[in-house]
Amino acid sequence: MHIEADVVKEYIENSTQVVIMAHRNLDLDALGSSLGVYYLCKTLGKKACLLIEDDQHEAGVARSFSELNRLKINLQIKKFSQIENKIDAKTLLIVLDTHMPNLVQNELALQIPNIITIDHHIIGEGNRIASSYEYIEYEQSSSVEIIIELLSHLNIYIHPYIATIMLAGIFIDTNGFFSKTSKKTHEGAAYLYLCGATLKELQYLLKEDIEKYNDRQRVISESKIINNQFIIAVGHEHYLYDKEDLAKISDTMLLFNQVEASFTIGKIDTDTIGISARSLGNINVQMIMEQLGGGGHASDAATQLNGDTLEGIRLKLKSIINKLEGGL
Ligand SMILES: [Mn+2]
Repeated sequence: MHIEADVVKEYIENSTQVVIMAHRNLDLDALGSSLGVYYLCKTLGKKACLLIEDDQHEAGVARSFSELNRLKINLQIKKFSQIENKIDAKTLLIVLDTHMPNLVQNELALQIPNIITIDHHIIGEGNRIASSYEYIEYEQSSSVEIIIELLSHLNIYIHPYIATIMLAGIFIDTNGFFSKTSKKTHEGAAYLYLCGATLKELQYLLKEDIEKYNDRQRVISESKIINNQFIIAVGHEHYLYDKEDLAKISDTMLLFNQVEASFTIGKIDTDTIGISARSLGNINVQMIMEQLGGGGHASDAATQLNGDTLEGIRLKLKSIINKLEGGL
């Protein structure tokens, strides 16, 4: 499957203006893909804006914005209240990096009459955005990878720094080109290098707080290998993790000898505990997560549980793994 670049182009050309919106808590893939689409609209001579309600951004995104500013790359960034009365019947909304109505920057924007949704997340239960055209493909590593296919098909070369931000989006979503990476992913990266993306700038963008890194390392250092091929790490009792933190820890643990599947359990809310599961492909972690009320993909799955303790969930997971082992 691939995105129909000509269809997307036609929607843009037939619109009066384009509003570009990703999920809340903008990350580098959401920002990178948004900037790619913004550039596409500008190249096609369209009025476009990024709809961003978030006031605070994670470090990489904040750094991207200040650098774009310094480089005088002029972006139209608006809140919904600023564009509300300018929406007409031919306004086009392009939603990126999510397909869930409740995750977007502002749900009110979904009243825009024409919507294109582009995403790479697993289609879960629950509502998805009603769109005129949608392309949701789990096999693609990132939203950026999909947008590059659009840009390269239309022969559009973007600004070097935007290319770097897009490369960072792929880098984060693939855990440094380790997971979900295909020929298409590397072709996408090659295209970004052609546009002038640099690894040096990428490294600056991805710098993180030493504390955050150490927190993940502490969780990893206390992880336990069980039955020679599974590894389980448990987060700290009094610490709330982003789902991305749990995923990053599971991704890292796949690098260890013997490990075929990894699980990270951690509090993601005061009364919600999440598990992020990863596999190299020989063990189906989706089936394991389904037994705990979750889901996902064979090598990439997760769940969320309420009303239990970290230790209680660790024991449940362990017993599911033991039963599985007995059945092998
Ligand atoms: Mn993404």
